[in-house]
Amino acid sequence: MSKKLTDGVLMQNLSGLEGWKLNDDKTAISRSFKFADFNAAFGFMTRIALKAEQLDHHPDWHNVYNTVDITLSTHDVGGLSDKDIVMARFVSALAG
Ligand code: HBI
Repeated sequence: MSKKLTDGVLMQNLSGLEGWKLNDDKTAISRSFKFADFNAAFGFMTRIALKAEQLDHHPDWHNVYNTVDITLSTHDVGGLSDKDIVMARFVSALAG
């Protein structure tokens, strides 16, 4: 099982993740994405879904038409783990 990241390691990783916001209790990170239309947004979600299955790590997300709001957290550890960082990097790279 993944371990909860220490504050220091978390801050170090977050500095390289543009646009991701840490929530107040430091247990999750979130970012919003906007696309040309629903088709593009859903394609983005589909690619993330396949990756999530591989990693056994699933996003909490919300989609309305061309926007996708994503929150990442590791429920098993009650906070942020290395898996959230891996997923955030994957998502950011996809979005370009
Ligand atoms: N996804 N984001 C996230 N966090 C988890 O703790 C998690 C998950 N997907 C599957 C999963 N845990 C499993 O290990 C079980 O807890 C269902």
